Amino acid sequence: METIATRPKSLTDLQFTYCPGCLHGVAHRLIAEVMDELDMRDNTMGVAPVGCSVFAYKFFNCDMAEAAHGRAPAVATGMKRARPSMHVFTYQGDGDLAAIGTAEIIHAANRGEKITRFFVNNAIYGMTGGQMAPTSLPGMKTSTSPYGRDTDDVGFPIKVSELMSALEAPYYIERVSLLTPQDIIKAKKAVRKALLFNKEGRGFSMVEFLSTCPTNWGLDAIESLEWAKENMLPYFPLGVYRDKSVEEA
Ligand SMILES: Cc1ncc(C[n+]2csc(CCOP(=O)(O)OP(=O)(O)O)c2C)c(N)n1
Ligand code: SF4
Repeated sequence: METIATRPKSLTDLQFTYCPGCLHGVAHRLIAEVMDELDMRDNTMGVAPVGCSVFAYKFFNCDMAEAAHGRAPAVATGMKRARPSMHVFTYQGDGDLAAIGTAEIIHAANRGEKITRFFVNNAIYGMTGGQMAPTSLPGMKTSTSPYGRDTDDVGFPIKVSELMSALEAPYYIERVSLLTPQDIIKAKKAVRKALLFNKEGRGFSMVEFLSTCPTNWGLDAIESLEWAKENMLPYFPLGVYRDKSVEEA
């Protein structure tokens, strides 16, 4: 029988620990497939976050480090500056990147660190029990906003890709979704561009994945996809927010 899919070499054999229907595993797989395709595994270092994807350092089969909550961009900066020939990526959730780690990500982007950021936006703190994140939607019920996010009280959800693209230095920024098979195919193209630009030493790149947290949203896997399509896509438009390779062409 013809083999049409195998586990990427850039993933270890460990079984993911994510909840059923969680899309962290899909994001991991896309990154690993592209690392294989670009033959980057032997000279890539990743930084795992604090959050549900904390064990990314066990799942990716390349050199990995674990950073304190929100500090992945700072750790990655040090790694890249100490070993400029290595390709460095970070993987962070929205609590990690857009709350406690806001300063680190903005300054790393502003310095144009030649690193790739993978940002998984599921609009909630997953690991700690579904608290409101900076990306939780207006009116969204979470364990710390049981009556819904009140924007008069806590402000509006932060649009990270738009915020980063206001800076001069970033080379490539795109927001993609993992909500349909077609979107996953498009997301892989974005991952490929981000890692290729990294391999070519071009500059700061970031892919924001719109994702789900069925467990803390209180939905099943299918319902969570529908909820994200109805509620996240209008607020977080998909698209390329910066691509200097187009400007250079
Ligand atoms: C300094 C510090 N503060 C708070 C925490 C608790 N904490 C662990 S994970 C997390 C939020 C993770 O949410 P997110 O980054 O959105 O990732 P997800 O779990 O949704 O993938 C928090 C607040 C911690 N581990 N360290
Ligand atoms: S709590 Fe949410 S983000 Fe975390 S593994 Fe489960 S579904 Fe995924």
